[in-house]
Amino acid sequence: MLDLSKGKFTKEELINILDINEPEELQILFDTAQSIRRNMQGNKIFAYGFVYFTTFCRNNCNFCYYRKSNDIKRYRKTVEEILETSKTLIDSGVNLIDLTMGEDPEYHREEFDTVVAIIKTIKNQYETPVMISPGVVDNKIVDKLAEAGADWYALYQETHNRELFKKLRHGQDYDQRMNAKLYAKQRGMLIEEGLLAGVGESNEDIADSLMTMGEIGASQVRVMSFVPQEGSPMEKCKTPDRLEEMKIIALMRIMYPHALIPASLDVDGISGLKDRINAGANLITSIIPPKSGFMGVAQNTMDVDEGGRTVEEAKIILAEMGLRIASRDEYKAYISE
Ligand code: SAM
Ligand code: MD0
Repeated sequence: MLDLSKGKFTKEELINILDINEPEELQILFDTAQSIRRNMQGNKIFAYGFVYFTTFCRNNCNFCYYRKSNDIKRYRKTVEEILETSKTLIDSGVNLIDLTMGEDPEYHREEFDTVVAIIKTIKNQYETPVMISPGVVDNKIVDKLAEAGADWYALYQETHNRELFKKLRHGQDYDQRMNAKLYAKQRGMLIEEGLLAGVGESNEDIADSLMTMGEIGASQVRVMSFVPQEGSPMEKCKTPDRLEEMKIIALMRIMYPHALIPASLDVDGISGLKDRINAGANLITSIIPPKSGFMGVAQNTMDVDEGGRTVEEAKIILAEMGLRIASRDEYKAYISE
């Protein structure tokens, strides 16, 4: 098999690695990814709290439960609820708060003033890093979010195949989405790029995405397996074999040794944590306090009220693997390297 440790691959090489199905070759892929993670950060794993504070959205993404046309119960949390949940998460040991929203017209109308105030409280009073996942916003809003102190801007293209993008993010503009991210980077924010697995992409598309993530300078990169959503146009589409997601995680780790790569609890809940860490992920995302009334995205309730998506639960699994959750200071040091 190809020498994986070199880290730099041509598109053809990436496609060949994505084609691997032999158990021994797969083991080499995952072992290489794991040893890179261990060399970078020893036994530390990072953890993000997830605060999905409004589920209203003006978009109609075909894969998403919260698409505008889906007739579902929605919420828009108050500032008090958002801060209380953020504080609970921080006290439980997360390293960062990911403030995520649907593209809620209310927040666009008030030009994100409330979001700015929330970011400032989390940054200044709670002394905790912040990621903002607001969807596409214009440059003026990116300026405001950067000035408020947000460390990260997360915005996933889902695919870098423009035709497929059109099908997934129906009615949205590929370049506008990409440019918002690039502008945030220019403004000094760290950026997260991401792709969806199992939405009709080819291995060539995945290879393109893997290369683009590096070209745009993303410091956090993710893949999530598509989860079918009730009431959405893709409701009847199948969720993909998880091996695809694991291979992509491993390749991202090998190509981008320092990158933050999520093991998202939003795909298979807490039972999916171990495999993703073993594939090379170094960060647990979508930690949500039980009974807080806040939801996930791809799995909107799975493991939430049962307490499965907590630092506590994750710690037990990590301990069995000889790993531990990093402290906030260790996280801050890592992102400033
Ligand atoms: N609304 C903002 C946006 O679109 O960028 C921010 C949050 S969006 C809800 C977060 C991400 O969740 C999407 O970009 C997509 O990658 C992922 N996601 C949404 N629905 C999903 C599904 N059915 N299966 C897997 N991942 C999904
Ligand atoms: C996650 N459910 O980390 C979250 C979400 C948005 N920035 C992240 C997709 O899995």
